[in-house]
Amino acid sequence: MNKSNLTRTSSLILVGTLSLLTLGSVSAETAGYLDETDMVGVSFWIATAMMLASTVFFILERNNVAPKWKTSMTVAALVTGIAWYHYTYMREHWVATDESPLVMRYVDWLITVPLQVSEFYLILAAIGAASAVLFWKLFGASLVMLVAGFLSEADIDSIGDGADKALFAVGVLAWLYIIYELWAGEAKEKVGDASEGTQFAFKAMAGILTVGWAIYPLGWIMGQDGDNADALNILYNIADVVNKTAFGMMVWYAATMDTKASSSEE
Ligand SMILES: *C/C=C(C)/C=C/C=C(C)/C=C/C1=C(C)CCCC1(C)C
Repeated sequence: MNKSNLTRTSSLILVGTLSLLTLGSVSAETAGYLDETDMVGVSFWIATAMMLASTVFFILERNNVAPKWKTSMTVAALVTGIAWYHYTYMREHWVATDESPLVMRYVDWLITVPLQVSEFYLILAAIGAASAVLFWKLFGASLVMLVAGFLSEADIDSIGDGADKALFAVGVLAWLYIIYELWAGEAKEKVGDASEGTQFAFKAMAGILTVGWAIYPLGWIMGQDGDNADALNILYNIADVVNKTAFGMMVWYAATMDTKASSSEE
């Protein structure tokens, strides 16, 4: 595809995304109005806007990076785009019920977390060092983390309080395993001789999975204190913006850096 075709394709994707906004199911007219003092509600609105803006940005910037980075940019846009779609529902749910949109939250994570994990695969693939085994390890561990987390948060009568904490611990262990794989596993050697852009991307993304992801278990713990849905949702919303928008920005920054470096070599 030449450049003008590419621009046309991304314009089409963009128009399609924006026209989704006009659908009743994703517009904010049904459930009532946001209360001015509802800070959790405000954080839902801010996160929704950030997700949409990031999606548009990643789709447009995809035109400016070298071909080997394009799939990574597409995946970054998918992650924020899918989250935007779910946030339009979650904010309505919050305003209408004052309760955590638990199921939609986990539906979103179940789709977007594996997509983010696949970014590591794509980045390694771009330097010819793709590892399917690493992908499956990260994918499997993130599923264990999310399923354990969901069961610990869902009000399932047969699961008591003690079991909730045990499930939480399982989730934390799965997350720690992911951190171990990224910093000390086989990925480390492979990235060693990659370009500066790739090394930066890998470290920044692994850093986000270490520090940014820590906000989620923190939100879970804060939420325990007297069933505090406010603290839980504010922290989860902040975490989603950090881990989806900032994560995508790292991919974009590395892609731009790498594209510039390789075009000045020629
Ligand atoms: C875009 C959404 C993302 C990146 C969601 C990430 C979610 C987590 C890292 C959740 C972590 C949890 C634990 C580490 C322990 C169990 C409770 C969870 C599921 C909140």
